[in-house]
Amino acid sequence: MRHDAQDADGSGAIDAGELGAALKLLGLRATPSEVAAMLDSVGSQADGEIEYPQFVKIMTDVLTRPPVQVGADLSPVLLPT
Ligand SMILES: [Ca+2]
Repeated sequence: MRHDAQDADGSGAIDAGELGAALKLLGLRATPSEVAAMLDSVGSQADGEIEYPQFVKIMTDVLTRPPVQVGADLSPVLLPT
């Protein structure tokens, strides 16, 4: 996953909307409050944005947290419906 693919507005950081969109690409749903909690958990900046290493940490945490695991059936994400 390339950074600038997630940084939709080119700000150099990931905001809540961009994180939510990244999660959605993975077929994951998160409420705005859940997204905010994820941002807070990695120490978001005052403007609510995070740097790419923090984004990677969130994604790693999300993907290794049960029940979503590496090797899970991702066909709903990867295959057209
Ligand atoms: Ca951005």
